[in-house]
Amino acid sequence: MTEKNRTSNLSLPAKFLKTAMGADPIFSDGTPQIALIGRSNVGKSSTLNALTGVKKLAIASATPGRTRGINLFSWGDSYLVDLPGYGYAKLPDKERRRLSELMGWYLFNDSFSPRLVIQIIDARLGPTPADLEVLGLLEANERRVLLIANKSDKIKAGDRAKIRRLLTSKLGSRPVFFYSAKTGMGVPEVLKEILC
Ligand SMILES: Nc1nc2c(ncn2[C@@H]2O[C@H](COP(=O)(O)OP(=O)(O)OP(=O)(O)O)[C@@H](O)[C@H]2O)c(=O)[nH]1
Ligand SMILES: [Mg+2]
Repeated sequence: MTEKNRTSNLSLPAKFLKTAMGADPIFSDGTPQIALIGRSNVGKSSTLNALTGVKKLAIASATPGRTRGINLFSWGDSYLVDLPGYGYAKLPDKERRRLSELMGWYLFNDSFSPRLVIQIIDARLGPTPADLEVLGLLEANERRVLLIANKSDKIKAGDRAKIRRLLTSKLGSRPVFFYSAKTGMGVPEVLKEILC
């Protein structure tokens, strides 16, 4: 990887390992897993690239519903797990159900659980009903969740306080990091939180 492709100061080696379409022995090999979840198109794959500092590690796309399997990456001594998005209305019902079941299986199966789940919401919209439903399930199952509000680069400075109030009204006192996979805003803070 060239220096040109790096956006993060943290240079843990990162590489694509495989796509899993369901159960796979790799999930139970004892390596700590950090999962990225969120609405389709919210920026999960872009976040994975920004956090690792490798621009094209995961495939990001303007077309929603791009990630259709569970993509696993090694990152230092951990795995990063890029999951398909939820809530994309334009997918055929059967495919939407399959993706939702795949995400549910990964997050809530009896054999392993991720060390951390990074739930990404859109900073401009705040959490949608689907985001809140998934968050409720994560908390009910005692998963450790880190909430990040991506695409914060699209928020005007003058709207920050209003957005913060919106987030607090829906998420209470849960911490949320303002973040942008595009500009790198919030990346150091999120990395610090992930690594501690
Ligand atoms: N302005 C801005 N655009 C972003 C940001 N993060 C992602 N995007 C754009 O949003 C679109 C979706 O990004 P992805 O990373 O592919 O989103 P995803 O959540 O992985 O999408 P699926 O795999 O389809 O669920 C792409 O066009 C990205 O360039 C951000 O922080 N700011
Ligand atoms: Mg994706």
